[in-house]
Amino acid sequence: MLMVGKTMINSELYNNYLQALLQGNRMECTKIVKDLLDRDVTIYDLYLDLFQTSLYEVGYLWETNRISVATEHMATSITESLLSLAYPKIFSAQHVGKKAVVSCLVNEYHQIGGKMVADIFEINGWDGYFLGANTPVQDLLGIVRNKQPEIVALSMSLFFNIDYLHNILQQLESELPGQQVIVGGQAFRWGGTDIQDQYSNVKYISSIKELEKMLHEYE
Ligand code: B12
Repeated sequence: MLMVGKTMINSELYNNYLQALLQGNRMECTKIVKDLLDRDVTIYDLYLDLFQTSLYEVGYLWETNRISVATEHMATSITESLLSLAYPKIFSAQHVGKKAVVSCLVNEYHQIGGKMVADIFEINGWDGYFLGANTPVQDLLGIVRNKQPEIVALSMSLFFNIDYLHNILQQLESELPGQQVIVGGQAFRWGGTDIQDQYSNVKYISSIKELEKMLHEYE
């Protein structure tokens, strides 16, 4: 059992939610999330203590053969739809005229973390353009040329995609010199955090809370 932090999301609420999620009970999951939003839960608590914690647990249950791939897919799809319940809160910030393009790498199908990152830009008043999973490099570069964002944020969940990350960073460096890039995601648990030493405009950011701190300091 994973630990849940000391937030509005106590272990009873978390366990009820997890059970509903594993049973595919969309109505109950929606009710729990709506209630939390009505009680003004922070986006960070909702994303980290409910959505992320439960999906990590789903991953563990799947990895240890306690749930099927179908159950994992069902829980993932429910979570993706629940994210939109927080839109009114996410889009309520006053915009500050800054932009970020957020994307997953080629061969990276895990897109919920990246979507959350785009939401963190929005809640901090930035335009967060989210390109989703498995984005081809040339298409990513095309959007970056078009939007001219202050920051490009790349999400990586699988460490074996590290070569794709180097490939994209090299292309960004040669085709769009000076472009600020941040990288993050659970793949960095396996290494690669020193990537920022190899490129002049790349920074590793360890979590969405660190990202928020960075945005507060951003000039
Ligand atoms: C759902 C899921 C899938 C879905 C994804 C669908 C979708 N729409 O996203 C599908 C079915 C496609 C999938 C496929 C696979 N998966 Co999968 N999957 C998961 C699962 C259960 C949840 C992922 C998730 O959404 N997590 C919740 C989000 C919120 O967490 P997060 O991604 O870490 O993001 C947070 C932070 O990392 C951070 N962050 C993320 N990106 C960035 C970027 C920046 C810039 C910053 C600042 C922060 C940041 O912010 C987020 C919020 O805090 C995980 C379990 C897990 N531990 O996550 C396994 C997991 C990631 N998968 C795993 C595996 C092995 C696979 C497959 C290889 C399985 C297979 N044999 O086919 C394939 C690979 C496909 C591919 N090429 O990408 C393993 C990876 C193990 C490892 N050692 O790397 C995991 C950990 C499961 C496990 N326990 O074994 N998977």
